[in-house]
Amino acid sequence: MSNRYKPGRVIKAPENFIDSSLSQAITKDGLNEERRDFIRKSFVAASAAIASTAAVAKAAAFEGDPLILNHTDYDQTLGLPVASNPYGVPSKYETNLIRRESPGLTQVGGASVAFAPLQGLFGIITPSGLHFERHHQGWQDMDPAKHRFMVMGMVKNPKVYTMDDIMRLPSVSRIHFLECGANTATEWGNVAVPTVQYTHGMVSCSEFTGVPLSVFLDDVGYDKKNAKFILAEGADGSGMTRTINIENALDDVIVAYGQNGEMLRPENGYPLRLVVPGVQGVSSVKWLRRIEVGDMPYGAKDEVSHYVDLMPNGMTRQYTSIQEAKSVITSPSGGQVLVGKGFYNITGLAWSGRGKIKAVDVSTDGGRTWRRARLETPVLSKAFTRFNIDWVWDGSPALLQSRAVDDTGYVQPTINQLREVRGTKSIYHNNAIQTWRVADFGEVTNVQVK
Ligand SMILES: Nc1nc2c(c(=O)[nH]1)N[C@H]1C(S)=C(S)[C@@H](COP(=O)(O)O)O[C@H]1N2
Ligand SMILES: [Mo]
Repeated sequence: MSNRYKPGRVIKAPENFIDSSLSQAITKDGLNEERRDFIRKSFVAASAAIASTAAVAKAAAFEGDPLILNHTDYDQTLGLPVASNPYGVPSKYETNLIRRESPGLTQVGGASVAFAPLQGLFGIITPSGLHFERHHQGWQDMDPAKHRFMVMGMVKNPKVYTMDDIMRLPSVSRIHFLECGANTATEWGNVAVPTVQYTHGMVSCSEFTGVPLSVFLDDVGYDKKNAKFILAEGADGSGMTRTINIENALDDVIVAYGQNGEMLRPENGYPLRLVVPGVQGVSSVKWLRRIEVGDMPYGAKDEVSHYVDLMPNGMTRQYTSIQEAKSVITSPSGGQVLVGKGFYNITGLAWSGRGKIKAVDVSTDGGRTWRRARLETPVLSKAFTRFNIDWVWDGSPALLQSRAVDDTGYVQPTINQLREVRGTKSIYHNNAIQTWRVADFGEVTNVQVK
């Protein structure tokens, strides 16, 4: 098996790639008396980057753990007063789990990406403070009292709404993923980055609250006969404009102000953004200030020079907006270290821009054999679906993969299948099966199976 994978070009991980809070530390029997010690040892092991797992396992023998036998500072002192954190923040022991900028990407005029730490997240909701960020010209914290939203073009009564006007309209709350079309861009040519945060961290999933766009279109009396497209425009300096076809616009597009139970975060478009479910992130225009109704695609700059796919024959695919079914194992994943043989929970995320996830299969031998994973509920349309599957690692090298199938029957392709059709020059829309290699000493790395 060792010659079936191709390590490729791996950028050396800076120290902070090894996230000590994420190391795998579950013993064969699950939660036994050794576990606490294992966890402590594995923290040490993981921070030392690649530790000798044999030594860690030996040192973990239980000899009466003082941390369970004795009193601690916590039960001998007064706790902190209620509301001393008026807006709750994560524990000081969780400071490693943050959005990160890739050291390999340059910042131009505030245009950059902060990747979500998928390796450390549970369930299907991305905490708002960890939702990935993609700005074409930085972010602004806009005054909601001064924010205006205009709907115009091929309509009977063009209107300008204040935030107060918008909050009075009928609202919906829906859970949807948002994925940048450039997510996993680094892996088109070869293996490029070491962790799932950088390979897949330009996707997140939130419960968005807002007003269906169709409510606004009806309110202004859009031209039902001739309207074919809308243009959405943001209020930031990037001049972000996107064409959306009218069927989508009338279907499930939301003019959102809420995210995970509170107002949007400034980085995600406060006080108002578009959410175009299933479509590449760029169409979900943030700081939304204008919708124009028209009868032709607008061919805006971000639709002509960006978010098009360069094909092997030199032509480009344009307006390829739907994010096809995709999945990735988030743990164990690149940069983590397994601390000894035995039981592990393999967990990951699957999503499809076309609907619901029907199944996720997991392989531990690079795609030769597959087992069906458990899908955790809820399984929602155009949202993250969490999958889990048991795995007993025998200590030999393994190649972990997940493969999603959506309810249209579409099966997530291998990287080679994708390259056969699309070549290697694309930046966008890479939904290939991801492979993580587990070495016999437990280190997990990003590889591509030949
Ligand atoms: N006004 C505006 N809207 C925008 C952008 C932007 O730079 N300006 N970036 C787009 C891109 S490319 C993506 S992938 C998503 C990212 O949304 P997020 O930052 O909330 O994750 O917002 C889109 N909407
Ligand atoms: Mo994007």
